[in-house]
Amino acid sequence: MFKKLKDSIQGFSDQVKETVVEKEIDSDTLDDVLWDLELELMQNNVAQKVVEEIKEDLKEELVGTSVKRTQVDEKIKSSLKKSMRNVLKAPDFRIEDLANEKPGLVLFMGFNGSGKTTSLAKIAHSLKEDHEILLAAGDTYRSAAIDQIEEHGENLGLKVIKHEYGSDGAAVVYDAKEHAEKEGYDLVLADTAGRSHSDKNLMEELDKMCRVNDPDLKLLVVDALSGNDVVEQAKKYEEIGFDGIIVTKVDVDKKGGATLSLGYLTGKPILYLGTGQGYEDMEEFDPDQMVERLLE
Ligand SMILES: Nc1nc2c(ncn2[C@@H]2O[C@H](COP(=O)(O)OP(=O)(O)O)[C@@H](O)[C@H]2O)c(=O)[nH]1
Ligand SMILES: [Mg+2]
Repeated sequence: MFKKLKDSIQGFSDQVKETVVEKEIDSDTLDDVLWDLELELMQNNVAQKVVEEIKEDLKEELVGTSVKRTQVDEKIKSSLKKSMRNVLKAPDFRIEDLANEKPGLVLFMGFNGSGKTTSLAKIAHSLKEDHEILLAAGDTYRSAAIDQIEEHGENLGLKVIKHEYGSDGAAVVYDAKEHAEKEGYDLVLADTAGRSHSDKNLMEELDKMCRVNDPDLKLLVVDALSGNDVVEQAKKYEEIGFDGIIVTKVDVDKKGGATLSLGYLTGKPILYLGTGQGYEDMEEFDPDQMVERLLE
């Protein structure tokens, strides 16, 4: 999945081997190779700030240490691993925990096409054995959005609360929450629009959605293929605030840097990675595993 990044790390390591036989690594030697690594990281969609952080960390770790030729690979890898691990935040909560709220309300936010509805359905699929799940068709804007979530409801055997197209998404979610309270559901998973109803701005609508419904968890869904743009997207949603991130389409993203950048720049944990279009194609995010993947 992260082949390009792996190649560049190998190149970095080879260069250190060329310049260092068995002496202390000095700052100048390292600067040359760090430059290459920096370029590669940036070409792999790692944001500038994160590249700087990794570089500084790596310098601190390596300058002044003496490494035997045979141990260069290992040393570089372990240092880089440590630096990358430092920029990733581990999730400190699980969606299941919200079931105790009876009903817990989870909002899925993100721009059109980012994978909100698909991710919502995947999570519903993974939780439905142990919990009573209700779906809310809160995206009343996009044509076919309601049909899409209804189809997931049918496939998964889950009830969907919906209104008409063009109606107020906040009211749909409000209804769903009431219905869930009355009928004893554990969790409401609510879709939201990724575009605005022409007259208002999207963030205002989402703000209303949140004020009316007081969600227990707000998840931002971003598409790894957007590259560095995901950071811009996340910044826009900081206006509303969110508690965690889902990164989708990592199965088609050959770079992987966006995921590395997001956690660090938003300070919010990545909870899941979307790895395909099927219901099973979602992984709980594990920072250690992520770093292993980048460097294996
Ligand atoms: N390959 C791949 N495709 C995905 C993933 N998540 C969503 N998609 C696809 O991306 C497209 C947009 O997803 P959708 O859930 O409708 O996005 P929404 O507009 O945010 O609700 C659909 O064709 C999905 O099947 C993923 O993790 N991997
Ligand atoms: Mg959708």
